[in-house]
Amino acid sequence: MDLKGRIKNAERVAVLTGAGISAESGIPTFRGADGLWKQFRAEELATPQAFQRDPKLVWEWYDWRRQKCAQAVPNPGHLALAELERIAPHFTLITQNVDGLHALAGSKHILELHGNIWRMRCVACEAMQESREPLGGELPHCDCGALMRPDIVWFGEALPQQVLSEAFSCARSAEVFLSVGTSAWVMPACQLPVVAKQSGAYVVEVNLEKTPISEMVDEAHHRKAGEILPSLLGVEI
Ligand code: BV8
Ligand code: ZN
Repeated sequence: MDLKGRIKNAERVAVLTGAGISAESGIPTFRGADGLWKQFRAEELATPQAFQRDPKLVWEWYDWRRQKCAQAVPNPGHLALAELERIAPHFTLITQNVDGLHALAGSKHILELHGNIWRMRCVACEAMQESREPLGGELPHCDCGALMRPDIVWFGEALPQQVLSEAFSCARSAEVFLSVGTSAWVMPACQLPVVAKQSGAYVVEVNLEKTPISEMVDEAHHRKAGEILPSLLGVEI
């Protein structure tokens, strides 16, 4: 049975997305050729140590990305997944992305594994703030006087426990699992398609290039998500 048929018959569908699904919205991916910012790689800046050492540099990087995200609009890949949610009886969108584009596209049941670039939290009292304003080179501070940090999970930091366990239980119970626009490289997110496969799901990868899960999945489409997702899923956007 083809993917459209499987989706029609599925009770539970889960999707994992990564930076690749936002590439066609103009947001650079992490490990693609455009993944560099100045001469830094994400792994060097998205760490508590980098923030400790040079909060100004790390905030400059996030301010640059926030402005990229602010200019971005959802593309047909995001819209196709929002439409899929309307069809599947039980649907979960698990994203590694922090850009907020899935919500803008209309997706509802979203699990943000790595946080959200529009939220920041106080390093001292954990007070949260949400804003889409450019930082203008200023370091954001909390009313309590301490520094604010991006509310984002950095390398070496634990993912939010509640969100992570819900993501794994969705991977275990899904009949159809899609992995879209991720290099399937970063732990623990990259284990989700593997757990889905081990639990009997029909797993489909849509990613521009081969990844460590490409051999393991039932279908691998090395094409642009925005170009093929609507027809692949059989949804009108
Ligand atoms: C944890 C927030 C444990 C930042 C991110 C050695 C030393 C230290 C740590 C480790 C280590 N080895 C392993 C680890 C663990 C580490 C890890 O996995 N590291 C990797 C580099 C090996 N993981 C962690 O540290 C995690 N935490 O394990 O905690 C713990 C437990 C208890 C207590 C304390 C600690 C935390 C991981 C989260 C890190 N934060 N993001 C930010 O965004 O600013 S990860 C970062 O990578 C992004 O979130 C991103 O989403 C994620 C994954 O990348 P992708 O989304 O896949 O993006 P990428 O560019 O890689 O790929 C895009 C793909 O799209 C490409 O393949 C491309 O071909 C494709 N594409 C492009 N265009 C399109 C397309 N596909 C389709 N259509 C297109 N148009
Ligand atoms: Zn505070």
